[in-house]
Amino acid sequence: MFRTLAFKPFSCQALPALSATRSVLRAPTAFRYVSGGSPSYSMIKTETQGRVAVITLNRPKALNALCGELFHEINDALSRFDGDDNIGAVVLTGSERAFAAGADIKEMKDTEFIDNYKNNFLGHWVEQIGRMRKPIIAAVNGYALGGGCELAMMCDIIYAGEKAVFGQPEINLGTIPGAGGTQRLTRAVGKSKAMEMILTGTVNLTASEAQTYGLVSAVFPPEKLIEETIKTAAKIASKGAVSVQMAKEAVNQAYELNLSSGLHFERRLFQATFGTKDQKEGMAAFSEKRKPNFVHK
Ligand code: CO8
Repeated sequence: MFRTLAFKPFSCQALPALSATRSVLRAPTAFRYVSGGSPSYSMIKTETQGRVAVITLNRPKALNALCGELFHEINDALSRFDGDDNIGAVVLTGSERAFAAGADIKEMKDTEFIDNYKNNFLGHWVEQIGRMRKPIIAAVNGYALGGGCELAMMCDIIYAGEKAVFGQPEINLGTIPGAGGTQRLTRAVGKSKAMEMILTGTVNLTASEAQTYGLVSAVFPPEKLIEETIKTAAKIASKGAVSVQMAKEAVNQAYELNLSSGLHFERRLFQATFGTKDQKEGMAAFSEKRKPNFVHK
């Protein structure tokens, strides 16, 4: 059964009429807490199923366009789940129509370079997801455009519904991707396809094309996507949490280090797993022909 945290519908238009720059860059909202200590979010829904947490972007009228408020809520939920020993993996999803149609164009259109630079616009939005120790799986139905595509690519695994669309249309707005599109997309699909997508702003990937390129690892009928994603997240969350975190850290280093440094890093973490109870349990269980009972220590 899902445990659902309280939320109320919200639209960015309901934000106080601050100046454009202040509205995008303002300090994180102080969340209201309902009884039981759960935060009351306006633009996301959060649920847990066993050791899996599900964060659902919930700004349907704007196709989950990523505004400052929405990112503050995502970051708050991510940091809570990362610090919760009862959670082993996180699923990030949107609606059947849109995972996210990009950064909120209306919110950022009048902001100025000098403020964006001084306040590190976007930098604060994406720091938390980069800090996450636990795996995050993106379940992408519908549009994943601009910042939406970038948000999916910040996750560790991407699953897609058959009608998902991945694209980087920023060039049509007179700008460029700002949260990893030129870097992560290029690593995922290769230079030629990334250039074609980013420079034209109109060449998008269907779900099956994205799978062929290796951007997404599995495609499901839209109505099955969340269920299948949660199944994989639950499988990951059932493993020893320490080795899962170490494995994630090691795979991510493949993007940062040369091969010999990466192999060195991996070997040190491999050796470190022998200091965990879960390694003793996992190998004992194999020898005794039984299922392991991991304690995440
Ligand atoms: N920002 C603000 N509002 C949006 C956005 C957006 N990105 N996308 C859609 N909306 C709004 C529309 O304005 C519309 O609102 P309203 O009903 O008030 O007019 C509503 O959502 C529904 O949209 P449409 O009527 O346009 O729906 P369609 O089905 O006709 O079209 C599309 C769907 C194709 C997705 C279309 O809405 C579209 O092209 N959206 C913009 C896509 C885009 O250009 N995205 C890139 C934005 S720039 C960016 O992401 C920079 C990256 C920065 C990093 C972010 C950090 C992770």
